[in-house]
Amino acid sequence: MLSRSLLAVAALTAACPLSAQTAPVELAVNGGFETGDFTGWTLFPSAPGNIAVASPGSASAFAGCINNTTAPSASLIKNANIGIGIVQPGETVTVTFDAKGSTAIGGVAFAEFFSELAGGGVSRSVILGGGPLALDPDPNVWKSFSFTTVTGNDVAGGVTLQLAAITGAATGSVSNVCFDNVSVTVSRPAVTAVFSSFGAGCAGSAGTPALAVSQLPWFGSSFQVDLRNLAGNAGAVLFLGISNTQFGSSALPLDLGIIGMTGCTLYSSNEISLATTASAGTATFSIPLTSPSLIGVQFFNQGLAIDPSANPTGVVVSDAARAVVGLR
Ligand SMILES: [Ca+2]
Repeated sequence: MLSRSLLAVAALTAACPLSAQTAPVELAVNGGFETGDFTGWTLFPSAPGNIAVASPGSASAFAGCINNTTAPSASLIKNANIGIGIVQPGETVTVTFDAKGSTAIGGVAFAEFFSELAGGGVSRSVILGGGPLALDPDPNVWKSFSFTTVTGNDVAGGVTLQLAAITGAATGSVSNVCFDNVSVTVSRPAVTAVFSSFGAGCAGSAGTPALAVSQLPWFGSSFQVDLRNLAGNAGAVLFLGISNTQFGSSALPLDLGIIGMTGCTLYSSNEISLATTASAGTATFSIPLTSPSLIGVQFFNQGLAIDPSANPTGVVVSDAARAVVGLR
């Protein structure tokens, strides 16, 4: 019996390698500068003439560039106070980015990482790599950097990645550096994404409205839900709710015949409602799943649409779905 148990354990281990059970969670905001500006970044000086988004980036459209020719001074960009509520004290963080540029006569580039207290101040401050970044000698060649570091004992204010171009005191000191593909990740248990339909819609003039998705709700994506079988250019709403058992003081599912929506049933609460207009019978809703706080969160969906001839109230509903935001 023992050997049979060991075999079972071995088979289970082979089927579920440990490496497949965690996934990186991206904390950086606009790390690729692909918004074409510094959205998500804090600049210093705050209104600099020497910090700009430039094209092209590293295998992409844009990069963030600092052209510091004022000696001695520091110009920097930072993703400040990211990962609040996600990153933990004493946890390993991986920082990667691409950089290129030229430094001379005492000019240097640094990547620094701070573990932030809630009210300002830090519990830990690290120069990634222990010193200036060793850029490629060719100022036009991007070089990839990768560091791991450990957070301090208090990260109530999240963490900050600061990328700095610093000049020395000597005349002619320069630090011209571009950064791109900036990533700050922590590792978390993987979560399987779920989108599972339940319940039934009620018939309208163009069939029974139905929810449909082309991909599952994965963290980091823009999750798209279609509401199909609607009348032409009908106004439509998608309920996003945390409950499939309670809508205000009413228990779910709730027969909507009581408000003139004959044969229609409500399955989801509506903590958030998204509204749009259908095109050719389909309404499309887009839900950004970019906040790490959404990982593993369960929510319910149900669509509603205007359909004046369908019932006395003139509103129909779709089936419903249970969704879980996955991490892979
Ligand atoms: Ca880029």
